[in-house]
Amino acid sequence: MGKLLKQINQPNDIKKIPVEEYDRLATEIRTFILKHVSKTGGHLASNLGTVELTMALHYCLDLPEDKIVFDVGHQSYTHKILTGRKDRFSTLRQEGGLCGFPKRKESDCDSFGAGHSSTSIAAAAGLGLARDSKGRRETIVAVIGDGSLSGGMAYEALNNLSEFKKNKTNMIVVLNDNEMSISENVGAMSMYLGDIRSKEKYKKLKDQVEQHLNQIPIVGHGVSRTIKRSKDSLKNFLIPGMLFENMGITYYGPVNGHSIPDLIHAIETAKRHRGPILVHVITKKGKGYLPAEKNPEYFHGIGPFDLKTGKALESGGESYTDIFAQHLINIAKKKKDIVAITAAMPSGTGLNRFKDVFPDRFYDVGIAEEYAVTCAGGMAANGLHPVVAIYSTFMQRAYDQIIHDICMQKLPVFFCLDRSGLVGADGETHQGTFDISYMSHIPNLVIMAPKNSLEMKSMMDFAADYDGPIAMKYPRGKAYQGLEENRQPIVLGKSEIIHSGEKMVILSVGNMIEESLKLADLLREKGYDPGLVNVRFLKPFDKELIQELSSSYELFITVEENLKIGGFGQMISAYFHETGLKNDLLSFGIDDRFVDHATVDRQRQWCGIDAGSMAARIIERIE
Ligand SMILES: Cc1ncc(C[n+]2csc(CCOP(=O)(O)OP(=O)(O)O)c2C)c(N)n1
Repeated sequence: MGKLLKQINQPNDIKKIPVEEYDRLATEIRTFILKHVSKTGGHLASNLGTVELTMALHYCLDLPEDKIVFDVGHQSYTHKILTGRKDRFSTLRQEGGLCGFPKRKESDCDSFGAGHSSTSIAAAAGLGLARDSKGRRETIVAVIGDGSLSGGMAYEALNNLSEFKKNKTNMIVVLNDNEMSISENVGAMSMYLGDIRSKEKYKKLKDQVEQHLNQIPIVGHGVSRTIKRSKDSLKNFLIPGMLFENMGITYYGPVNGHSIPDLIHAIETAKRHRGPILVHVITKKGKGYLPAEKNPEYFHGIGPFDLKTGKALESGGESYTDIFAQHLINIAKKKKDIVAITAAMPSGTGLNRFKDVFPDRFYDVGIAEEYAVTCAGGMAANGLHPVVAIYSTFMQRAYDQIIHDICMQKLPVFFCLDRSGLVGADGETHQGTFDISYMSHIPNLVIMAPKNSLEMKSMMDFAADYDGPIAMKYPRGKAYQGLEENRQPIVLGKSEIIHSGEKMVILSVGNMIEESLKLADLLREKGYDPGLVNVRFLKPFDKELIQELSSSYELFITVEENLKIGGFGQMISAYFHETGLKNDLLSFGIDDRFVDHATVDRQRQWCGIDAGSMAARIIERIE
């Protein structure tokens, strides 16, 4: 560890180091982040880009009284290092270790938790309104990236910031503009910011022109209106940030986000300002590590990698995402009405490959899940068959849109929920463990979960032919290739019997098939012979089969990687209750809790849905 970084052990220690040494400290912090993230994995490029910005904020603010709200929070590593968590940094994203995102329970310097995007300005506004109501004066700063500024909630928040103008109190938004979301940023705001950046060189000219414009006298009615209009449009053209200014938010910038003196000057100026102010900071994603500067998308979120070459150390094998991406291309070659939509995750969902083949049938809408879903509804209502690929956790944002804009109108939209189930190191903000609960009660929606890669393809073929709303959920990571001999055709609402045993039957949902097979083995070792059913359709589920099985099996066991509340087990329980079936039922799923970061195996153990824990409970129940 560098000698300057050694001196930083608690919040505000950075102020003990002379500012002239800050460039060296920034280098030491980058080296430190690189050393650890190359071993633990994590969000590298965004963190390398925000070292100086975070240092300047910590120099200008007093934490924890003052508050920094990080958007998404994937860029908060320097903040963690500067707030007494440096010595635990090697535990990043691991069980019991530091979380990869800000967390209130981890430190009182983490003023607001995050993981999902575009929340920071709203949260900072809330902190600010509470401060004002209590008559305090702390400084509050939201740090939001240009990608996160593509999310709707950010605009809802900007639209409300004029409250601080009324209160004459401070509210700072730092816009960290690196021209990137995970992939290249999209949309009109991103173009607008690009425009401001390119006008930087005209700054001097702008000052002169503005002076001249202000000197133009306004005479006569018609002439005055024309002059005023041309003054405004000239101003709009020449003065950066007029869009924000017109919303009542003072614009300051652009500021070089790697120059500590410039950043300190900007933040001090913003602190003195009364009312909302946006400080536009330009940074480079991946700064200081050449492989990440060259390929920030690859280094956005990465597993362990070799520092020298920048190459990932683990190669995971073919994932569900890979299979989805390739098979969608195959389908789209045959079906011309198929289009694909992603909300800022072209590489994460694999749709970048679709884009390469069908650039005109691909839409990246930015971090705008709600828009993605409703827009897909519009497309479907006008003759297209949209495939909307969004991570399970981010689809939570579009709950109302799924109901109101798709299912109520029975529109043929195919939802592909990637990263469904437990996700491992990203932890509680990213768990895809709610999707069965938030979708299964929506009328008209069909929900499927494949047991393996082959079945995923068959389900996709089925969905491409299906004329109505349909969803498929599948997990992160390597696709299961086993049970390939079980290839019964997909029939709406029908399950698949994999093994007929006796006394007890396991109803396994989607990716839990591997754990269910292990469970069956463990039970066999104890002398039982459980039946095994691959549920396939969560909605409509196979009531006929349940009726049929109820006469041959005493005990039903449901296995899913979803909350128990609103999960498949509860659907079966409700069905038993409704129909008077008296069979015994044991439901395995996630209790009423959020699940912290760790490996997926450990998370399953915590939740009691690993084969060993399930077998023990079943045996306890029957013996
Ligand atoms: C609601 C939601 N959708 C998608 C994501 C996935 N995501 C994490 S960071 C990110 C890009 C953010 O870009 P930006 O704010 O510019 O920050 P940068 O990564 O460039 O530092 C995306 C899409 C998310 N966290 N939340």
